[in-house]
Amino acid sequence: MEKFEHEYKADQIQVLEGLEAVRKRPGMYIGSVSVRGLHHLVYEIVDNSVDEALAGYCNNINVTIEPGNIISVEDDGRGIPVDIHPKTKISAAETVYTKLHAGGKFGGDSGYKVSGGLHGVGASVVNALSDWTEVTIQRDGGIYQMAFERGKITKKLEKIGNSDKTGTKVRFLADSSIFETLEYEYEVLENRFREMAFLTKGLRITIEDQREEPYKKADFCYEGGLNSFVEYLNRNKEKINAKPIYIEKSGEFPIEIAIQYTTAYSENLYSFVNNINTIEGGTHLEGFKRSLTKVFNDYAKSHNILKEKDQNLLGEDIREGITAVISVKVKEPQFEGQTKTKLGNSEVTGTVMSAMNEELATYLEENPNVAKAILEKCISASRAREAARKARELVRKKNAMESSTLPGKLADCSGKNPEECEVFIVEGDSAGGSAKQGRDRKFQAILPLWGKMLNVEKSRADKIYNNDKLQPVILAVGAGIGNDFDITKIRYGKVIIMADADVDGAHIRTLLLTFFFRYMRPLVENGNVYLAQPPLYKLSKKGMKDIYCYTDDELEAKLKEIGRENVGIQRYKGLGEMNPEQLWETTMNPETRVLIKVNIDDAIKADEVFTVLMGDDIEPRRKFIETNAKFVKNLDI
Ligand code: 28G
Repeated sequence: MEKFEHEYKADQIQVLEGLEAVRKRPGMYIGSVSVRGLHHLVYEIVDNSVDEALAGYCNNINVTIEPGNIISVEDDGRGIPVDIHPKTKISAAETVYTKLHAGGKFGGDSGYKVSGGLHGVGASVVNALSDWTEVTIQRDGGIYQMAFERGKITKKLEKIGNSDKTGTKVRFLADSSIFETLEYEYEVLENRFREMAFLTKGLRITIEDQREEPYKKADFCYEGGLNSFVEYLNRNKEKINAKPIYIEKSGEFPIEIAIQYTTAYSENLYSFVNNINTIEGGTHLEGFKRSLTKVFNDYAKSHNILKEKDQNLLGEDIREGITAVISVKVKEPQFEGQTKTKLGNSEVTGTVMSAMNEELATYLEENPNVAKAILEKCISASRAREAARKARELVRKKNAMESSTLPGKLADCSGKNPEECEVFIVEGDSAGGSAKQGRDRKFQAILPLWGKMLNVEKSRADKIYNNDKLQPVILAVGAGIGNDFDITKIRYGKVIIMADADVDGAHIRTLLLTFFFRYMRPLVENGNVYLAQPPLYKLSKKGMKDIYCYTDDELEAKLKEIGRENVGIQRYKGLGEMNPEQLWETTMNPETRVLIKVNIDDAIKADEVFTVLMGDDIEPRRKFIETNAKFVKNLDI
């Protein structure tokens, strides 16, 4: 008996040491202690409920952000087992919350719990990083509860009532001594839960933000699964196939795919492994692409849409205008790549291919009109690609003849180290002139923009290369575009868009951001794109240094500070109104300027912004701006 006591205690100590390690190096377990890591805590807990749903026992998950940034998650699963395990002497419930990686490497009954990588570190990590955690379980006819503070148990699991329901409820307050902020972003959580609901057909996830009245809330449940997902992604686009092509197989592992073509030119592929967004793709996406290319080429040849002598269509031709989501569940996923979001399991490619080959071929045979419409688009894409290649070659030749690859209007800097150099892309000749005079030519280059505006949302690569407004940008950045884009070739570490703070300026910013997003995406992802922030007002008063204000709020604050009497207020209507010295001091001098880094890590959201803001339909655009005012403002569009 005594021996058992002793062993039990030793066990407990080890457990505490485990969670102590989490508190010492939280970044190792949740990536960071920024707002991102904070959101991660919620995902960890909700993932457990989703696992219970995948196992077939949970239909509803309710997430609440309570006042004071307390998170509450409740599911109607079986409830974590509460009986005392004969070996460990503690309940499964306590184990889950105190032991690192509880439930085994691929634990849970669904068998598809994620090991390692971004998610799947488990509830104990959330417990360790929370000021307090409270777990309430309904099962076996009772209500059970336990509580923790900073990972240490403060209230052993005990029965506190009777119930004929089952489920698990977890409430926690993240530890403010660990996280930079406790302020959850409702929209971020909402987007993730919408995505999770799409990925788990039939599962209902609700979220409510009770921190401020009126409460925000959303309710997601999609019987259509990935079908609903692509319909959602394409909701503002013109469709080629009205209903998505849908493939679902549960052979060696579950595979779900939905495909819908639009009249747009972009390629929008989203892939998931065990509900994790594999941003870098991997073997499952490879299988999808290969099958798509093969099946469409085979169909085109066998139906004489392509002649025997014709060259095969390339994958990129066949993916023009596609929106597709592919989701697989893999038992032992190997995550690779820079951000560990690339699936490495080589066996997955073949399985996805064979699942898709047959079903897609059957679909095309049964829907010849859709097949024809898609293939017509693919063929014109391949023609456009050919035209783009020629245009590119022409540009290259022309540049070779001019013995310089730089556009004529570029005022380059003398420095050659890209890391230290920056280029200002400036709309308008007069502002360009001031910028040229005001800059520090050692490391600052100026590229004035001129020429006709081109809406890149509606243009193919050949037009982009030939566009007199964008061609100089491509040449100045020096790294190509699209598939040719090579970030190691960029000539400037900072590409800074400098435009007026008015409607025209907003338009040029949107155009350039769309262009960078679509054609130089790594530049955006790598954080090389910036927005300059010119001041809106200048305050001058006798005997006082001029004060520049960048927002209306700042103007009000400053006026309060210095008083309104005898103050001259100049409102800048455009960059052109500033002389070179002023432009340098307010907008270009690294010591005093304010730059906004353009950061698009949510491709889905960004695609929506660009599509809606640049698309044809006025109504969705108006609605979007109305409901996403904050987001649009943040993106500075
Ligand atoms: C509300 C917030 C988060 C959960 C369950 C249900 C079970 C479970 C969770 O078991 C221990 C290890 C492997 C079986 C499993 C219940 C089987 C039978 C469960 C949650 C025991 C974990 N009955 N629901 N864990 N397994 N919901 N929601 O955490 O062997 S976690």
